[in-house]
Amino acid sequence: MYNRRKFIKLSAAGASLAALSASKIARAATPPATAGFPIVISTWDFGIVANKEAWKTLEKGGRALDAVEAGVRIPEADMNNHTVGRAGYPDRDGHVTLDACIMDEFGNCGSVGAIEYIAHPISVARAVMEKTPHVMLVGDGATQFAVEQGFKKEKLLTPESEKAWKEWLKTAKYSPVINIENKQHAPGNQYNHDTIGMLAIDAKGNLSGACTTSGMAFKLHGRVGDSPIIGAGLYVDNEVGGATSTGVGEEVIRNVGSFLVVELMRQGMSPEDACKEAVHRIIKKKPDTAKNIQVGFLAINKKGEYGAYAIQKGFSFAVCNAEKQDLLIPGKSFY
Ligand code: SD4
Repeated sequence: MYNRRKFIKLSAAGASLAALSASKIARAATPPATAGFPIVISTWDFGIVANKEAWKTLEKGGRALDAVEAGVRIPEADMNNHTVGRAGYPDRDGHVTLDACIMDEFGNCGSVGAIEYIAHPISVARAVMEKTPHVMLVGDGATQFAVEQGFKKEKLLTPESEKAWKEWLKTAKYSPVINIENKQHAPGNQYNHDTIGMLAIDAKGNLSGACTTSGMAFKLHGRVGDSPIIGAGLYVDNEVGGATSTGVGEEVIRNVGSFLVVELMRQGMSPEDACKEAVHRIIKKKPDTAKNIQVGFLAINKKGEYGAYAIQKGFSFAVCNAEKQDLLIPGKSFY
């Protein structure tokens, strides 16, 4: 599907807008304006196919929670995606450990951290939310719970991931570059970037969100990023809106990023301004670190207005509603 990509130049801002399904894109407005609902938005260009799946639920009047779970399961299952789900790159010891969380309109949430052997951590996160009194399960306990719930236990390390890991072991340099696409993009690997965070508002106006990742490639065994941390990688407040993040999770956790974005929207900021302020906090605290890392936030408010902002160029997100499908808009960036 990537060969259908078209780039459309936007005059005034000089920004570019990468889009699929060009017939539907002609009417697209930028910067993002009120979109209404139902609507689903998600991080990166793999969000396009994920949104499509989520839309199947939303267009039938289904619940946002069901939409986001179904949506992010697409990249989780994608064998070409080495940053989310079953084909994710392993940690430095060769274990594929996955992080995910989900949150609904009632403030219910569930999460798994560093879960192994389970291809769909988002569905385990939902089971934690719905079937336990807890919010988060990690490591062996999360896998054990998943198996008890009937999830298939399987080896996730693919031959391709194993090859990449063995290559990395030759130098074992622990300096992951996250989603600075220009540096990271490898020919033939269209999916060589990061976490999927998805936010949806259903026909009833209710919000839910999901976030799932294999985290930093070749990370320390046991490392958990922001993606399964409620408030960091994802936060939803049905009165206000939702936010999700991608990039170096440690900086997002340090600033409780997604919660911050939602609280800023509560104070009246637009989604884009709220994302921008959260990025600025990260930069202000660690200007030297921030120069070399990527963090991006994506947010939506209760009205269906959406926006994004990232430290580095290259961050994009996908939007899908009744008017525009498969729209991919570059997020604005500090650098
Ligand atoms: C993490 N935030 O594990 C994730 C990785 C990611 O873009 O989103 N990369 O830190």
